[in-house]
Amino acid sequence: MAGRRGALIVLEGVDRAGKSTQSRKLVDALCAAGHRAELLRFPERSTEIGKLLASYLEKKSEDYFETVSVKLSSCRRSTRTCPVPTSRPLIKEKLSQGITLVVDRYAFSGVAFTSAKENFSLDWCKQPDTGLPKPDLVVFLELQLAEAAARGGFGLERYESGAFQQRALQRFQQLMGDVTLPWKTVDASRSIEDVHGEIRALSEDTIQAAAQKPLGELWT
Ligand code: Z5A
Ligand code: MG
Repeated sequence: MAGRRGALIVLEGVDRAGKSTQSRKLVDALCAAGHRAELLRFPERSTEIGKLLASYLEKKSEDYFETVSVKLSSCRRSTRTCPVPTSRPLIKEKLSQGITLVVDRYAFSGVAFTSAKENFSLDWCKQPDTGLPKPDLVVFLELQLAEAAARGGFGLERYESGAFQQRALQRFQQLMGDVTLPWKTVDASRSIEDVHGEIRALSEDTIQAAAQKPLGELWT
């Protein structure tokens, strides 16, 4: 139907919960079902800012974390400050064209991981992302940290220690306490197909509902 906007669907969760796997599968399934859907991911490690963060995460640089973190947030905000195709104007434009966006990590990861570091409050970390397009659905893939750690490649990057992951999880839980946001917790310990089935059903409902309502702003 003309004029229907797309939905903004975000996947979050602890590390190795399957966000990237599920985001890709969801976009494929939605497109196969006749929806217009595209994938975005934060951080996109191939961009300039993404490379900075990757180098920090991979322990190749000790660049000031705040700089990287704020720059990542600015990528979500504006094309003027950063030539990354995942900015606020682009998100709004795509949604208004009727394209559903599936986003592999969003502002919530930025806040959870930055505020899990010492001396960063949750509220301070939320500020740069305040006013971004508000998701219509935020799926939180829930998985025991021990189970997540047993999945491929865990432990190589800076944040992939048990204690840090535990603090990031606590921050996610604080963010999930905000009932003005459409959080849905999904048990990510099941098979890839079972998890996909649940996310897909939630997404189909979300796409129908989003078409009837205006896009909101995050944390305002
Ligand atoms: N970060 C930040 O600091 N500031 C920000 O603003 C943002 C992020 C947005 C890297 O992110 C870091 O960036 C992250 C937060 C920080 N910190 N840490 N740590 P990333 O997105 O680049 O991370 P990644 O390399 O993609 O890993 P991931 O996201 O943690 O993994 P995942 O996407 O959730 O999982 P996956 O890649 O889909 O699957 C992992 C493995 O598990 C793989 O072998 C799969 O085949 C397997 N898998 C997936 N699902 C299943 C099921 N259901 N059963 C069994 N095995 C499964
Ligand atoms: Mg991923």
